[in-house]
Amino acid sequence: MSIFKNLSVATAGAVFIALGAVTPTNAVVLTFGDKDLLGTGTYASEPTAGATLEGLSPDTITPATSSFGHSYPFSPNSTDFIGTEQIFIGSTQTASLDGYSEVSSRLDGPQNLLLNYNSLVPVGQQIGTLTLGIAADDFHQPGLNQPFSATVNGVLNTALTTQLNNLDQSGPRVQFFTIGIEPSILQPSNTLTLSIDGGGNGGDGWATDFLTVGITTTPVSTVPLPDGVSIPFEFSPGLGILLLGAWGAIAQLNSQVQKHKSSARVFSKN
Ligand SMILES: [Ca+2]
Ligand SMILES: [Ca+2]
Repeated sequence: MSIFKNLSVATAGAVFIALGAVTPTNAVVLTFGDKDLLGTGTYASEPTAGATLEGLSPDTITPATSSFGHSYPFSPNSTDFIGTEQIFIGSTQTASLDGYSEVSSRLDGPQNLLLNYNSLVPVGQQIGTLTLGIAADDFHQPGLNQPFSATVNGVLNTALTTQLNNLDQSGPRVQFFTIGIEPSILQPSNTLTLSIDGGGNGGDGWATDFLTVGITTTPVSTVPLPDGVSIPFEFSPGLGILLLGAWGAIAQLNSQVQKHKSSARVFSKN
């Protein structure tokens, strides 16, 4: 008897979950690195203006309204976010096609950037969308014909690769843009690894001034258990229907058991 009672309580919780609505409740943005034109000066205006910093669907790209030229060379100091304000060239450089590819402080690609956005994800919330922003500097594939490639969490990102290869920055110039990242490739640790490399002869140098990560989150629903313990799970309509079906089947089975017990008592009296 007790097992049927406990299951009934658990599935009553499932009814609540099935009727509940999950909507975006939070949107926040982190900036990695400083906005200082690769350490050479100050932006004449906000470099991210015109770009959407959070809420983009996967592979959607929005560019900032303005780009900003600056002087070079430059190199990072101890306070710069690792991977920013550093000139990179392709991992297999066999030629020099621009000024960056001749700077002595240049490093071989790939450029790896580790972005920890764990502080953006409150307890009880899960990520709905992640929008990555890149202050890209001196990419010049249309003129120099050395294609770039980019991965996010180890997965080749075709949309981001295409965007980098479409940038036509014929000199030291920052163009900020944002791109929506597919949620299924995000890591439970809430860290994102961006890796950029230059192909061909590796002779088109590049850099990054700063990056942004913007997320939207939704609440994580919970299922109450009979003993007061709850377990978190991700709500989905399919799961709700499944739990409702299970609740109905258990209720019907419980009813049949009660009928058999009543019949047994009547039979024993006779
Ligand atoms: Ca910077
Ligand atoms: Ca370049």
